[in-house]
Amino acid sequence: MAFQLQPLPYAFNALEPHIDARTMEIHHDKHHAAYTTNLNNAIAGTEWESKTIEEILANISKITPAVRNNGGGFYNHNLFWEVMAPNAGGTPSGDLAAAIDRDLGGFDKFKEMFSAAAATRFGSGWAWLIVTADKKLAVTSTPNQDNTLMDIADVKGTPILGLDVWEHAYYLNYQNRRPDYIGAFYNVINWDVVAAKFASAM
Ligand code: MN3
Repeated sequence: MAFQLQPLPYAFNALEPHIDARTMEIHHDKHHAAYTTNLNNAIAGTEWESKTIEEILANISKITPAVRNNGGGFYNHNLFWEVMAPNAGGTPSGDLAAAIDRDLGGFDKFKEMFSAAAATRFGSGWAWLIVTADKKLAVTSTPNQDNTLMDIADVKGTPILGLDVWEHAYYLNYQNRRPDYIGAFYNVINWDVVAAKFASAM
């Protein structure tokens, strides 16, 4: 069963003015679509064809660079669309908020760490909020389409929030102003979805 590109769960313009419609359309319909097609092509006829994406990522050191790049791209963008929503933003509540206080020193400190992870990732990559193996929250970043489920990751864990800092994610609207894009992202984070991912990772 080949991996499928799921439709975007909201309209291309739903995240405006924070993320523009044209960027969302190209990002989903061209970039994410290409990662999906290229992942399917790269695993066709191999033992990995019958595995879940999580199983593939956990064994990525044994597989080809094409699967690392496109499998990461497939997974990362699925998460990215899911953790955003129109009329979202604000702050987390409940157990997730308590864990942010306990493990990261509070929401303001989280924002500072996450923004720094996103801003200082040189070139292309992702910033992450993850749940580590010892059930703690951590903020980290990865290059290219790597993620923290990969066995080659420096810091491993289950991603519950991710921010794409490739130029294709923001350049049409923000050009070289990556920090402005990072700041705008907080207006579209769907904390209910992030909290559900946190609960299942715990
Ligand atoms: Mn992208």
